[in-house]
Amino acid sequence: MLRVRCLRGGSRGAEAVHYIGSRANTYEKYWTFYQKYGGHYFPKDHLKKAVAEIEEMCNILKMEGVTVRRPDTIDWSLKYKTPDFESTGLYGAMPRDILIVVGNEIIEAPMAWRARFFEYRAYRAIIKDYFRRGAKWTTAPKPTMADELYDQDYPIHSVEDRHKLAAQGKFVTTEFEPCFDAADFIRAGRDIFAQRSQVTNYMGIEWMRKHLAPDYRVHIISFKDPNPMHIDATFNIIGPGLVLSNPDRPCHQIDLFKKAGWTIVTPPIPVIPDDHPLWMSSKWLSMNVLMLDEKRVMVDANEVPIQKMFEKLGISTIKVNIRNANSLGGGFHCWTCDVRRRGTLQSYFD
Ligand code: DAV
Repeated sequence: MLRVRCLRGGSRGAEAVHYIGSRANTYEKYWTFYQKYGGHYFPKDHLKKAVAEIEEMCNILKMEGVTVRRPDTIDWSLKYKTPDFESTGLYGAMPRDILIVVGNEIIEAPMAWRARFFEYRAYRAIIKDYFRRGAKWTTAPKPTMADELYDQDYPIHSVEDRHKLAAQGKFVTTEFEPCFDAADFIRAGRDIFAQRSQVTNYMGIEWMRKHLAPDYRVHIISFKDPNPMHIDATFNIIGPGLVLSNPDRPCHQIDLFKKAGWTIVTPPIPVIPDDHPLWMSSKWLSMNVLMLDEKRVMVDANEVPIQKMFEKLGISTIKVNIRNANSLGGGFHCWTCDVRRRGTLQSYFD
């Protein structure tokens, strides 16, 4: 891993938050927010601050030598209708959720939320350009997102019941058809680790496993987490054999990593204040960092404890403030998607 070339999420243009499908992935204290803003724009003032922060993040990435490309601006408020459902869009803010690059191949994830069905459209101009210049381009099978994909009886009101179901590998999405978000997969050379989550089902992981075999091995790992959605604030790989493992969500298969000689690092408790809105995530966005290479990390300017942790590991910190952008559900890892990195393909998990 040397240089990183990123797609940065663009929050320009219309942004709408959608209610359907969100309750299983968010925290009860925000449900009234969804009732008020569902189908409407995120609060305008807040969004403006988030856009300015992401602009600044983008400038800093460029100063660090990263090539930054931005998705297209799309009007996400447009209503669409398929034979199976009707919806409006969400945003094109989190390229990590929809794109994963494996070797020279860009894979578009099918997604699982109806509000995200057409999200790929924001990235097509960039993907076509990479395709023309030699990249492989794959779109995973698009789900119908019919009612059968969602467990209508999923216990959104009971964390205990959700814990019980999570232990059985059951979440709000069913196994009706494959679905996944790219952010439920994390890469480590020839090995890719995936979690069954609210938005990624076993069939989706199986599609990736078959698609990438035999060059890459896809392993399913799981965590003590009643609400999994995206692996990168739970288990974030930050270097060869080096992983940040969320202490609130221990990994059930951690011994496999220890046996492979990995160093498991426990990140400190996030310092984000309780009254700061996080509409679509937990506070653990603090560990949702972006490694520019093995020795440079982009980390939140306010998160002093994790900065100290990185410095102790010999990793220099590039401190950037994206607190308002965090409210939309992502940290630096979510807000970016690295397309090209220098380095060689290796195995770190034998
Ligand atoms: O709190 O684990 C992380 C990332 C969502 N895109 C969480 C959510």
